[in-house]
Amino acid sequence: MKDKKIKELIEKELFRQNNGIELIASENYPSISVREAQGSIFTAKYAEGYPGRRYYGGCEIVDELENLAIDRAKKLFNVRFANVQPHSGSQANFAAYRSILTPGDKVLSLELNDGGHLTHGSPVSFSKDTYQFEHYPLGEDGHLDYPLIKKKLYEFEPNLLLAGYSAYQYEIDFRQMREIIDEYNSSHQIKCYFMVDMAHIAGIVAAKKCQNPCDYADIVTSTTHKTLRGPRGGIILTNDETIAKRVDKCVFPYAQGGPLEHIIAAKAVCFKEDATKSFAKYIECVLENTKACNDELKRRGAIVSGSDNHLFLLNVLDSFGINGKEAQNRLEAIGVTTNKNMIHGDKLKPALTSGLRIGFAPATTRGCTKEQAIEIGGLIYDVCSDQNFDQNKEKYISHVSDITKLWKKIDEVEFPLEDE
Ligand code: DSN
Repeated sequence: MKDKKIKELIEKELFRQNNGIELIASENYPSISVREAQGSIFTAKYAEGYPGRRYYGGCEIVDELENLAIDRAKKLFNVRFANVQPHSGSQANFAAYRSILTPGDKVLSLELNDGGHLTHGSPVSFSKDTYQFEHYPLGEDGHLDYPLIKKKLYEFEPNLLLAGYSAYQYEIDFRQMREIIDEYNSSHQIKCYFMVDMAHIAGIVAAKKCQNPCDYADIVTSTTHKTLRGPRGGIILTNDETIAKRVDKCVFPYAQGGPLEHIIAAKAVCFKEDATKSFAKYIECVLENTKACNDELKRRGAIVSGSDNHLFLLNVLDSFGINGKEAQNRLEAIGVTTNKNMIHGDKLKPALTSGLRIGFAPATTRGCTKEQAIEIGGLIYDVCSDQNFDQNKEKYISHVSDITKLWKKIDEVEFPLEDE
């Protein structure tokens, strides 16, 4: 690396990552192989179009690469069609909506404060500008309320029902949603599509530890860098050939220009890693660690959501009398990274929030054990409840260091590919 300034920033970030406990539920550490593919010479190639029908010459090898990524994605998620070109989850959602909707159409999605995503109808996103959104709230117990979703569906008569969330910690019954939509469609002339944004749980789906939304939804989007542990990017999946053709047109040329073939190479590596038994074991450990941390906080008296997946929500306001921003700042000051998050029924603004979102996908990649997840739960409790936090800060910093010293360094993250 000749650029000294950038080299210095990379080294600083590597130090931060190596010496911190990363609990942001949407992050993860890709393997060295994924990073090598991402940093490869495929970055130099323009390949607008799709394999076999490009706008540029010299695409024989990227065609082979992109076809391999597509085949691996299809196999991993047991689905007929995959588009691996979206640059991000937001762009995947942009193209997916447009492939089944016309601007002005109606979309029913989860309340954003209950765990929805910006692209699921936030006024600051293209989604709300382009489509009419109505939202279903969670039930009083903080779980999806399927009869309420059904009621809203019949009242609002949307063109699309959207599921899949950014901060929802319980299992999602995609099968039940499909049944609700099928029943609705049998009595309505204008069909309602079913879309799932599985970005958060894609790794859990790949490991077959929850229902596969591809079995039930008309169209499924995902990022590749969360529980899936790949490069930053997006994908779109479907079993419907007509939708697949529309998706291809809506990704390129409607939403994007040239595909990032180096990222597609890294996606292909991650899809192969994710099909292994060791990845399924990893996901089991993520689920176990998340639950163990949640349960330790609960055992000590904090108010937590419980969890069926890789994340849970901690109500810091009612547990400790501090808001999410203060809790996030305290933890950040000792090297534990989380994010403040709205909780169901939150009275505080998104800039403050009453909660913290905590996930164990990245820490587990580095080798976090169940015992350490319990220890981290205790540490979070102590930090958030400490009346003399500033005086005790050094003690917490050294506790974090004791834990991270036992883990793999970021540059040591590599996974076996079992069929080689
Ligand atoms: N999906 C967001 C998150 O969960 O952090 C990022 O877009």
